[in-house]
Amino acid sequence: MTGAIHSAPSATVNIARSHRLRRTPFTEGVEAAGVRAYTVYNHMLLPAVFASPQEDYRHLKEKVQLWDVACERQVELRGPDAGRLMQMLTPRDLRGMLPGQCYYVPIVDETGGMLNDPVALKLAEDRWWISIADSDLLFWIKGVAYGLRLDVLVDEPDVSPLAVQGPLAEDTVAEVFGDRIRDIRFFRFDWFEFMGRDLAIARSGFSKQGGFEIYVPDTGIGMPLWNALMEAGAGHDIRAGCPNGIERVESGLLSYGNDMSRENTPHECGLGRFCNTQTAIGCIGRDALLRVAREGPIRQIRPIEISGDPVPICDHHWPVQAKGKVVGRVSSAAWSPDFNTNVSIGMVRMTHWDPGTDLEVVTPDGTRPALVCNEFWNS
Ligand code: THG
Repeated sequence: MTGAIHSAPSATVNIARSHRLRRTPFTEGVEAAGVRAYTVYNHMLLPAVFASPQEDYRHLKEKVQLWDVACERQVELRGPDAGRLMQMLTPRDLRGMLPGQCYYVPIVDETGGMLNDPVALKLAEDRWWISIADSDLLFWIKGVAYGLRLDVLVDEPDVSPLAVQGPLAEDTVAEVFGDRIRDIRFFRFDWFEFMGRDLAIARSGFSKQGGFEIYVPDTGIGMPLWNALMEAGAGHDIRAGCPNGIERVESGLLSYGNDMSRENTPHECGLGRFCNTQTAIGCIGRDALLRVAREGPIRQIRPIEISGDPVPICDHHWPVQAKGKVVGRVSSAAWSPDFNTNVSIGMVRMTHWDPGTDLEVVTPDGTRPALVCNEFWNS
């Protein structure tokens, strides 16, 4: 019974549209390009499939794609206490961060539980954007700012990221914004003009194929920019695309709400390298995180290879077992054409997390042999 539910095709049902499920500045372009499935992220449409997951994957790894990732909403902090508030929100030490830099920052609650894993952009000492993953982080931040009577404005501006991803992304973006784009280093941004507006463009994005994210500061210039990039990329076979589940798992990029939640600490998520809890003075959850950092986590995210035929969509956690006993779960999985195996992201207890450990994964199609791997496949 449950097996039948879980193996039912999931992209055949339409998504009912309303004001609550927000469109984006680029939805018109996405629909003209023939989007086949959407998901919902931050109460907004996020394209999920264009040709097919496999064709989208191949094209992303060889060419260039335009991604409507407007759903990566910005929480803007503006005012004299913006920097102080930003440091309260994350255990990553921000003291060395300069305007023009992006930092991947775990955000935790008072227990050290993950609330979000955004990219923070420092625009100026008193102005930050937090480019959030899928949770209502705005409310947490407003609560902290109000509770402490901080001198800072917290809101969601009309700023929508548009990603250009793939090996031919740089040539494409350079055609619209000039060769200065080539000087932007990884996780840095600079300012460029389009239709009389200043746009922040960063070398970043939710793939490991290289590329840029353009922070579009006004819904009105969304489609003109979409069209300009489509024209510039025509010679490179540019297509509309979207974050691709196969490529992301191969690359070990985590998805908040899928691979982690409030139940997990950053250390369990393998994000300890983005925590400097000792020196991040004033951060919420500091005492809890100092304890887990000292003792170490007892379960952690691991890349897991699952043998056999291509696995079905992973839309619930699959138990991970050793000799019939549950020792973890798989949260994302996909058949990788390039690695000729099923790649997955799991959370495994310390007794079974060493690379080379044999496990079993209970997929909807039956229990499969699996193996803890050393590192994500192409990272
Ligand atoms: N770009 C922007 N906003 C975002 C995302 C993004 N918000 C939602 C979501 N993605 C946040 N999650 C991530 C997860 C991973 C990365 C970025 C955002 C990422 N990680 C690299 C890695 O792990 O190798 C680099 C991290 C580093 O070295 O600092 O890029 O994609 N605007």
